[in-house]
Amino acid sequence: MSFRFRVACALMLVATVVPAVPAQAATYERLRNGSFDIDLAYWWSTKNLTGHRVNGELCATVPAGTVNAWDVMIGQSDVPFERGQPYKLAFTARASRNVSIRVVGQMAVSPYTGILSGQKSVTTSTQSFEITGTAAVDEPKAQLLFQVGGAKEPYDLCLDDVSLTGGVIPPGGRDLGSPVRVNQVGYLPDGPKRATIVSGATSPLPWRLLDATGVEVAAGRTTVYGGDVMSGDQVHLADFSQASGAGSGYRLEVGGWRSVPFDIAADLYGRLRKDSLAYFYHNRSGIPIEAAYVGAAYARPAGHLDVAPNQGDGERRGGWYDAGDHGKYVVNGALAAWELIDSYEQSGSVSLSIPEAGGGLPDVLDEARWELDFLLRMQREDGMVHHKIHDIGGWTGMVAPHEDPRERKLFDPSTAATLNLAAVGARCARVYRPFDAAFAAKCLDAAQRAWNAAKANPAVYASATPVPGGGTYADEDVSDEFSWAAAELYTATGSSGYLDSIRHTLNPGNFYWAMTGGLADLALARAALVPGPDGATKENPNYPAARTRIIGVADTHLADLRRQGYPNPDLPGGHRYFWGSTGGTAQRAMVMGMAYSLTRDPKYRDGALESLDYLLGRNALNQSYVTGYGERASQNQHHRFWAHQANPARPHPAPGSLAGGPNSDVSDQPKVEAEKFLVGCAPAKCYVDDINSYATNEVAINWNSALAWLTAFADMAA
Ligand code: 9MR
Repeated sequence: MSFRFRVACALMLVATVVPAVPAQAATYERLRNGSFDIDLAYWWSTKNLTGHRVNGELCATVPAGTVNAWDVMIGQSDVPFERGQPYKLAFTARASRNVSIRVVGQMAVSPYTGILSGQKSVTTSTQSFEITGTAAVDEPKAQLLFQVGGAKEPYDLCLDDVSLTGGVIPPGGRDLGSPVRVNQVGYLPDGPKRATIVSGATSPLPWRLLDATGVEVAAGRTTVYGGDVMSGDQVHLADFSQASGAGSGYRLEVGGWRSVPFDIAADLYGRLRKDSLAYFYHNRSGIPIEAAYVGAAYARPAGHLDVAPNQGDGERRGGWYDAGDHGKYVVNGALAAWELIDSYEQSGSVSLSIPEAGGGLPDVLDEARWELDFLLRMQREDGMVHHKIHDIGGWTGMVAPHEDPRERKLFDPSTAATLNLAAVGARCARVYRPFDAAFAAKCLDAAQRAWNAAKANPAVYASATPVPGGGTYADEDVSDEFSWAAAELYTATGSSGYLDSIRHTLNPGNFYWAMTGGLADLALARAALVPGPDGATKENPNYPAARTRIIGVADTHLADLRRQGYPNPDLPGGHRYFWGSTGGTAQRAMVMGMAYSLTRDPKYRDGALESLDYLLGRNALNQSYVTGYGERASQNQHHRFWAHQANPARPHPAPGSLAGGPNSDVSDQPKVEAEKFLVGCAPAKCYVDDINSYATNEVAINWNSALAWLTAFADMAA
């Protein structure tokens, strides 16, 4: 329940700003065959009555001698109703004498709760009738019934043009668009080009690749994959990797269905690489976000600089906001900064639209430094590092950072936060040294003081009890943080004293903010040589084994990816996705990218690129999880400032923002209209692009940093 205050505020806002009933583009017909044009299919009746099709109407003789209205019925089953939605039932009727009939929509099973009902007087001439009402329950399999029992004398009844309209869920469920699922951004000319097609067909289907003018440029046959475990879909796979040529507006056609349009281009990931990094400037705290860098729609004043109504962050100003909220958490900030620095080591930099651009540092390192400076400010004199700073007294509503009126609390230090600074500080020392020796020395000093403080205070844990207004980021096993920090400090200093503390290796569980042991291997694998005596270098004895382990884990990720109809290196045990599953996908793809640079074996590059396919639309929801990228992209992520869905005056998330994605535990979620999509969902479908669904649709620095790493890799691998 840690988010209920945030929820309450979000809900209040929605109630006042957006209409309760979503704008409806279409009027959906909920009955089948209400015109009786060909036959009486889908309509049934009680045994004491037989319907006949007479001149395009449904006519029947209603028997006498029954007691209750429901003793004689004509009806249709599997009629869906959605809670809170208005409905209109219309029909025409006439009878051989004046009668009164009852028409109801109700649950098909006990307690047969009524949803819509009316009593209508039918005469000998044909008349039109209407019954309207709002459904009080969600019932996808209700019945629509003409209850005509209780007559003293038999009579003839004729019905026609029976129609029930209302609801917002398209017939058949949510509108997932074409069953042909592709990377909606596109494919690299020399990369894998694969698609997944939802189809229960048991033999291969022909596919055609069409260019922008509709001309066929390649063709082949699918392979039948069968059931996909995470989605429950029956799927086929299509491989058009051999297609040559480049351009935009391609579509893949299978069985009469066409995919959304996509590009085949060598510079496919150049823009996304920059946008996924721009995410960090957008989410900076303590500095105005200027139109000159992001455009007027995204500009906003500085947040949390002690300017009213902010109760600002004082000496702990700066850094990035963690996610949709205004909290700043060291254990997650350090990981995100680390991923940007590691991306620099892997793929180099790229020019960014930020105030520091063009200075002495590569732009990617400038952006990471914004967070490093904040992390350094979170360190106490004694070397320990404060765990976090965030609002208290409740989650804020959808207010921009500079409008946040709540009290901010600086929380006590934790061993985990201290070791996060030790790790990223050491990485900073090694990577920034050639550009800014003074800053590198400051990082190293902070890292070493943090390490010593953590050794002296090895079990100071952040409370796991939620404080409304921020996340806990609690973690009571810091042996993995010790490993990561020790490995980083070893590669930065060559000091063998750290080696004993490296007890964790990369394993198929990969890594995330609470499980950082695998990062020890990722650190060791970046440095074949470490500082030796007298300014010389020496061999890093752990280097070969770390690389071997990375390749081994990449093999597991690749095998998991190949085991799925919508290839994804994340195949969680128990088949349940956790919070931020897209970030987990991207982080596993990072490991495959590293394995590619270690081996040059194209299978790892394929795995990393196919992971991007998953994130950008080749998935069970036909959903690109990245704003602005792909025809069906997320645009309503949970974010205080990018809150367009709740407040039209605000912008959508900036392009390049990764939604957290499918999450199997949505219990800590508001009961919102959109939540119906999450009830009983297959794991890969537990996602909804709604601002209130923070459990599936938040953004966060640690997910976007993994996306930035991966897109930089893909850009360089082109
Ligand atoms: O990413 C975090 C995830 O691993 C946790 O399971 C979840 C619940 O505690 O919290 C996530 O982090 C959120 C944080 O607590 C508050 N800011 C938003 C973060 C992303 O949703």
